[in-house]
Amino acid sequence: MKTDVAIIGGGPAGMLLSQILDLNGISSIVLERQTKEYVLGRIRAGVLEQGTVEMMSKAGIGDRIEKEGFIHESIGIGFDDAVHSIDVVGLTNGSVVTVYGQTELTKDLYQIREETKGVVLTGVEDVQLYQLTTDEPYVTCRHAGENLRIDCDFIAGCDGFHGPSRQAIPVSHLNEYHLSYPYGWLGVLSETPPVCDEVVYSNHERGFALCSMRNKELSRYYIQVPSGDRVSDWSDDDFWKEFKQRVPNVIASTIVTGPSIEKSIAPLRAFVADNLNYGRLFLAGDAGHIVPPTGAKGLNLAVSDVYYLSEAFKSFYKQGSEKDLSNYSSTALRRIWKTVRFSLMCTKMLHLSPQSTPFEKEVQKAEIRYLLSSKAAMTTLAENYVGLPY
Ligand code: FAS
Ligand code: PHB
Repeated sequence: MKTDVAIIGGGPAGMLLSQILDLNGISSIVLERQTKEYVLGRIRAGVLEQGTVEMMSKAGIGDRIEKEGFIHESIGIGFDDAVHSIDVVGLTNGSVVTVYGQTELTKDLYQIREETKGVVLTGVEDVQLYQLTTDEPYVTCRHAGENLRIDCDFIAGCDGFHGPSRQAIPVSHLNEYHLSYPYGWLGVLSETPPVCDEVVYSNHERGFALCSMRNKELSRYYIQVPSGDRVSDWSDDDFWKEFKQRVPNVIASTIVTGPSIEKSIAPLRAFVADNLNYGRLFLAGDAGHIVPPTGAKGLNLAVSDVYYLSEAFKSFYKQGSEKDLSNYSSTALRRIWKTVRFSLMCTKMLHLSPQSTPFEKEVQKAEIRYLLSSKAAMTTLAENYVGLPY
């Protein structure tokens, strides 16, 4: 098989890249390890930056987001038994975020690739990358019992943190930066009406909690749990009891609880691969970086990577220029590190770690009190939350 760009990974990054390339006359083949049903069953991100919504509209899947997404003009900070609303739209002169589940967004991407006859191979096994430092790279894999070889001009590694793409880069060409937190987020999806009409991040001495939603009948809640906790350690009743202790009473006294239809624990960590490019291989999305979900950035960063990479492929195929491809890694990394900074700042400000000293706890309270009392501090948070410019 031959294509312009072989894309490894059929998550949001890979599918969005494939669609944008197709709209610009650049062919691609997507190789996805899981079944489509498995990919579309994942419950992950929920908050889309303005730039992400614009990219989805460019990709031709903006309609459902516009119809079913929730525009949020503020975010709430739960602190000292009160919800403090930060006027995001006012502080950023009109920017907002949209609440629309990554699950729905991925469904839309699979649907439009089917409608546009995109080549998306699911259930693919044993993907291997070859000849990356030549101008004739290729990928091999097994699909439906057949051994395939895909000859291409470029390979886009959109295969997430555990995929084979980053592993194909020699360690001599890769600086990896890691940070792990001693806690994760236990998330619950429940078919209950959201308790508030904004996303609320709650700081509490028992630990962090988050109120979010997917639609008017589907709520998404999280609590910080120690690393090593397993989902089986937490019954629904235990979750709701702990959640109610960590949010302001105005939420605890009005929340409608219900059985979890999904319950999972995501570890909190940060990771950046400094070099997202090796020869004809380019990394995008979680293959190149991981951010703690506190700033709602993982999915949004994958989208900005796809913006930079698709623009670079367009300038190669339309003007024959390799300049943007050569600059892709440094350009994308500049925005990635700024977003990592923001996500780590939010995580530190809102979570208490077992190692937090009494001194650090007082500083954390002062941090939140300063944020809530300073227009400058709230503006900084708001402009990062809606998404830094591409
Ligand atoms: P993805 O991991 O989504 O997709 C990579 C794809 O590559 C997968 O479909 C995988 O099956 C495939 N793949 C892997 N190895 C392969 C191989 N060998 N061959 C072929 N295919 C292969 N972000 C937020 O903003 N907010 C959140 O609340 C949030 N919660 C999260 C919860 C969890 C449990 C996880 C894991 C992530 C969460 N994220 C969140 C981050 C998440 O949304 C990612 O940023 C987003 O999925 C990134 O998209 P991709 O880069 O496409 O990676
Ligand atoms: C979610 O709705 O899943 C969500 C919202 C905000 C975050 C992380 C996750 O920061």
